[in-house]
Amino acid sequence: MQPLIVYGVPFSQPVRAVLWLLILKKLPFELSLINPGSKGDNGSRNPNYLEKNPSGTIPCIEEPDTGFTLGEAHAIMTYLSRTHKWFDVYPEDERERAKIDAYLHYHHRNVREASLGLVAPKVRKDLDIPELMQENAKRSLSGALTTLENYQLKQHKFLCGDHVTLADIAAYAEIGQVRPAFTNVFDLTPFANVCAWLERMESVDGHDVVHTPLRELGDISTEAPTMEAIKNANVMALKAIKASQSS
Ligand SMILES: N[C@@H](CCC(=O)N[C@@H](CS)C(=O)NCC(=O)O)C(=O)O
Repeated sequence: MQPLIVYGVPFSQPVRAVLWLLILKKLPFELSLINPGSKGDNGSRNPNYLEKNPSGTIPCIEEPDTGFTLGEAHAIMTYLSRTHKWFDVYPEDERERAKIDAYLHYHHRNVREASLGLVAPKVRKDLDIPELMQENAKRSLSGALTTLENYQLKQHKFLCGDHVTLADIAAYAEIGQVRPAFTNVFDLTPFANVCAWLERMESVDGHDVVHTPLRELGDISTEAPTMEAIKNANVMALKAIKASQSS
């Protein structure tokens, strides 16, 4: 069986979530670089890529043996977990699974707004995200953090119970990136339960490898990174991923 192909770049939040799951579950994969938003040969808006993922976004996976392709990080993560029977991160019990699905749907216009409101304005200056949109995104994120703080993470160690699931991996890809050790673009200290959960997530296998690009880029709170620095962060991440696969 040929290894699964993952299309994307390691700096992308939803790509990171998929890569973390694959590394955690030790499933062999090959990362094929696709530039988000570009119409060029290796771009996510190139007609060849749109054949694989019509929404034109990363990540997307391809099973070389069957030709099956699938976009959308959460669809990919649930598909892989079901087909490989990764019941620790996506339990068989329908009600437990439904709670994880509920978070994965909730994520999109709430926790995912961390990227739109905080990180993208710094690393994707080309997008020229309007101020009002950034403010709305920050408001949605703050609301979501308040909910996680006062409900899910008040009751449990992780978002859907006392063990790590796909919900945690998806959520960390967004919330983790704003931590002081990474981009440092948001003050999380008012959210004590969220901070404790972020620390617990650090010990999940694969955390350090998939967060290489953020560690490399470092604090971007006062100065937006150069394109060169972002490229370098992605290159370092590719090296770390390769090294983790051969160890
Ligand atoms: N809902 C999608 C969102 C993916 C997404 O927004 N990816 C960004 C990169 S982080 C992208 O590909 N942007 C390029 C574009 O929209 O043209 C998922 O979770 O997979």
